[in-house]
Amino acid sequence: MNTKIISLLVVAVAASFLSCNPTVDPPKPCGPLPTESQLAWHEMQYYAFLHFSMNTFTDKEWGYGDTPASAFNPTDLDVNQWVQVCKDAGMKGIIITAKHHCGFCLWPSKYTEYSIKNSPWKNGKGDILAELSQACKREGLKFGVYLSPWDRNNADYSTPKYITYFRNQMTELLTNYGNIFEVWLDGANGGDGYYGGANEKRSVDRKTYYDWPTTHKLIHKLQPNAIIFSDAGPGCRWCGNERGEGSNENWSLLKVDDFYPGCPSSALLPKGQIDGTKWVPSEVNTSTRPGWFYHKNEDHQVKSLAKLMDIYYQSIGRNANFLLNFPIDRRGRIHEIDAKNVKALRNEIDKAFAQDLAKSKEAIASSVRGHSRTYKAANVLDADNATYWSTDDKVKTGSITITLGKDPIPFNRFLVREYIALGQRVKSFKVEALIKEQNKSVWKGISKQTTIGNKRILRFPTVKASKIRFTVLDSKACPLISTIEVYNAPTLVVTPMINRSIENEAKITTYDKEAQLYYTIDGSEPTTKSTLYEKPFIIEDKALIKAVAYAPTTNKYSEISEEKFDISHKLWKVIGTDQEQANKLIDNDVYTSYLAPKLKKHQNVVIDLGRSYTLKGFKYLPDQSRNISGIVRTYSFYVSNNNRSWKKVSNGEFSNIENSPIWQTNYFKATKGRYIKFEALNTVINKDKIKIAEIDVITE
Ligand code: FUL
Repeated sequence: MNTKIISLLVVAVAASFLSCNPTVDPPKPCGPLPTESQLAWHEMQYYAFLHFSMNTFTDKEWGYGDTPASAFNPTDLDVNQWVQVCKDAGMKGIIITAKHHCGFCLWPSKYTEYSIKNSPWKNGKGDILAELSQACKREGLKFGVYLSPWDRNNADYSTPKYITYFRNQMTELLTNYGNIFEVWLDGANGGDGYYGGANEKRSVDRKTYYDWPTTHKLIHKLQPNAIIFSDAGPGCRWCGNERGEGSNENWSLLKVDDFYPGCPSSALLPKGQIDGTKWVPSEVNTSTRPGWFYHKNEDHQVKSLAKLMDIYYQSIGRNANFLLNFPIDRRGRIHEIDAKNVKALRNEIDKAFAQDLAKSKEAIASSVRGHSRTYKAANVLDADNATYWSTDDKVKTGSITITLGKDPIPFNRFLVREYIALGQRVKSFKVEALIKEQNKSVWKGISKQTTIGNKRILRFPTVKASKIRFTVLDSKACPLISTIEVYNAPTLVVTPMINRSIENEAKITTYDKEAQLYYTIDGSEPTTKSTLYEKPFIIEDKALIKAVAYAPTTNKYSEISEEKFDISHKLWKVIGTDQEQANKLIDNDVYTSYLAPKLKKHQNVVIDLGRSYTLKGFKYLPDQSRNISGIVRTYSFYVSNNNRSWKKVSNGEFSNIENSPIWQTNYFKATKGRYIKFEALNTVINKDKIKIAEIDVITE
């Protein structure tokens, strides 16, 4: 019997077994379950964060709380533009920083003078929360608020009086602005602040000071459907980083009693906990730019389409919701570049998921719950999330084979969803494709993964196959799979990366192997008429390299990337450490880090630049790995001619550096010297050995 006849027989036998057996019990819930509001929240998937406050006008990430309200003065504020950009991007809602750590309120709170009512904007008569909530309602977007628990302006902060103030403000926000879908409670608290003129450091016990259970009750009394975000939920939880990386393994469950906003256990947040006691799904939050607030000097660092697409797969594709921040600029608008890039993301998502190649195709399961049609394999292909395939209670593994067509077809994306209303179950699964190899059909493994949850999307190099097989390898209880979709997403021509080694060798790379690379070193925009990149080339001195990727098959260009290199590092010598460690500090490779050999009171690095230069600034990139160990918070920077007498040219604090460990650039008065010293006065984790990815200089 040939394989075709066998499979026809299998279909016939399997079909004859299925009945409308009414006696088959539905699967029992497994573990903690989502509430109705959480289920609605899961369906939202993608929405916007807006960071707008006094920081926008002071160029800071964390305002101290002492800038007068009169400094808040947007020149061309237009909430309709914000809403339009978010709608065009395909987002389902907006969460705004009603009050950030500086304490300045975007609504005329009756409990403080530190708000827009004392700003020149609309002569103090405006209310951004009112305008935005109404615009959202008009355009069908949901509306949410961020109210910072830490308040660096309020004189009562750290006393019980402040908690009343905080709850009064929460009440204003949740009473006067219609339905609120999410309340965002930040765990950040740096200690020092203005505090009504006290200018001091105030420490609170983050676990007990805020008495969170009482505030949660208040929120739910005023807005029963609001999802409360924090490190500990209870509505949804932080994904553990601000880079836009959801975890591959991701349980929507958490032992909530072990967590609180700003708790030190954030290392456990990315994965959640398989044995969690409550349903607290993950939310991935990141900004379109390195900072959360608008800084003009980041206009060229807006996340590219390729990066945003990557984040989409790493958030929504990994059982998380995606909260993408727009820093509102000083005009009071979402910057044109950010708007353009998110629109491009929307188009790319639409193209990638345009045609489900598995829709209404034939699906056969290894077994079906009670042989009942209610739980048949075809439920996963019916575009209805309320129907699902399942097995008998004791069966915790099983597979579904989908016939995509008679002939092999190309595809590179696999999407799968669990019916989460009855709990998250799958612990591991794999996907295989039936491909032709030397005239024989063989099953080839595509991917093996752990969790699924609300939605999982896998990316892999294009395969051509006639069938695809999805297998649950392990599950907490019988699996409930509601959806399987298969796509062939078009190739994305992504922005190339440019690097220069210590040996001055410039390299240009891109993810897409089919793409051609072109570059310029004269500042002009690269096109196919520019130099074709074939191998690394030497750039001895200061240089500006611009590069572009090009796909000949579709005649498409990527976005242009550019890197500005200052003086060569070839002659540089890091003093007082071994060669291997030294290289990591100056190798232009952001993924390698110098680790201080010893823990000293004044930890520093000294670099001999090889000859004297006129220096006018320095750049510091903290360690780029996942944890915050070794990140410098306060520093001094010195220049010397002889490595003996030093001149302090700069000192200060890197704000929010633990959450946003990006390149820090500081300018100082032009100073001649051959030696530089970067001194760490303190680190984000107290008494920690410094760990630095890169130090660089800016010369005249
Ligand atoms: C962090 C804050 O400290 C940042 O300023 C920003 O608001 C981000 C969303 O959360 O913890």
